[in-house]
Amino acid sequence: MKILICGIDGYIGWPLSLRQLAIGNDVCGIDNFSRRKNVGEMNSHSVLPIQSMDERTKILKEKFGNRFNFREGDMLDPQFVDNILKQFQPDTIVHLAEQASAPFSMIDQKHNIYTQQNNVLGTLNLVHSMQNHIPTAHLVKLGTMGEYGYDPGLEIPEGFFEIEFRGKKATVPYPRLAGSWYHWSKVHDSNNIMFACKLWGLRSTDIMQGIVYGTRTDEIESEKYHTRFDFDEAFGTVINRYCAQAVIGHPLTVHGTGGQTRGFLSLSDSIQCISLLIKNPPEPKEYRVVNQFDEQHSVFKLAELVQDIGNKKGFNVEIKSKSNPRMESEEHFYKADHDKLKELGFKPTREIEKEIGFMLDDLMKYKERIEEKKSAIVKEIKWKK
Ligand code: USQ
Repeated sequence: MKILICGIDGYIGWPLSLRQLAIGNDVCGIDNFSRRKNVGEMNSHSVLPIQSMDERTKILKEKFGNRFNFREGDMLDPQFVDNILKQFQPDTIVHLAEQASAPFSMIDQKHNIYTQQNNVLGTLNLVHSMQNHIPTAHLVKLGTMGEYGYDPGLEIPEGFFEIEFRGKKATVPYPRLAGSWYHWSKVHDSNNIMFACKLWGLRSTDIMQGIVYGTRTDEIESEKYHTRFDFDEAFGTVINRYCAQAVIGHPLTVHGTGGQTRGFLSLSDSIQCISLLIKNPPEPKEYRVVNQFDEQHSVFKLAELVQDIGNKKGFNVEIKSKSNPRMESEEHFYKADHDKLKELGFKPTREIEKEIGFMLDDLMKYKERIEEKKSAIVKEIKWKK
């Protein structure tokens, strides 16, 4: 198969391309390097040193020849997107080229507008180009579990549910109650893609993914294959941040009581899931929604887990709750379905405890890189000023 990976330079895009090439698919990657730039704006960098895209391209060309190609460009440029689709004619497009941080989108008006433009308009360019040039291809779009909100008061199905209202039944999209400008941008994407499928008969899988953590996948065999690993307040996700904090003796930054419950998935299993979705496309004209996570945990429980594993390794890990900078429920009912991927063959391969151990080992080697950008751990980005 020919796979176009939009956002190939990111945390998931890079290891996904390694996996797709390893299983024999052709890969074309595109990126505008905004993640590197935006993390730089937080005065931070990836803890694991990553190669430049030129270097990455060289490595993959040496190993896979013309089965790999890269083009620098922006999803907001319709001509660029059109040309790629026309020339490469992918069977599947994996769209990861979005601004992925909730806190970044909450900094101010400029950061919110940037997030909405980048995410919503980039996706619209893509679906228009698909309609014009490759209407039967499969769009795999990365959304987020956060689109549903975390306190809807009901169990969460995979995208749609049946309701009865005034004596009539209907299957409708489950309400979206997002909690940040970033998460709303993903809701807008979902609505636009659902409509594009209905209007033009495109087919798409919209992935409601939980929080991803980890440093390793099977293909990351040595340093030159590292994927990025962020720990700053905007781009570091909670487990990754805790592990980086533990390594330098910074108290783990639990927001509020830490009762916030979320779905989590290792990086390695995220790559497994996306690869399964590529291999098993939905029917023509179908808009398919999958919930992609493995286990549910509260963020306080995770802090205790990192503390326990860290202390066994000889670190002295302290947990220090800080007043919650976000607007979110700290105690809430949370139960979300996640069956469709299992039906496609998803088998979790990573245990969270083991993975945290690997992360601490991997990060320890670059302790000084965390120390160097320590001030990026707490930036005081608040939901309400
Ligand atoms: N949290 C802490 N301490 C920290 C960082 C976060 O207690 O130092 C808490 C937050 O308050 C929140 C939870 O941990 O309750 C998750 O925060 P996060 O920053 O790990 O994740 P989030 O902002 O939800 O966003 C991340 C990714 C995003 C993806 C999303 C999946 O950045 O791209 O869409 O996870 S989900 O959370 O399921 O919506």
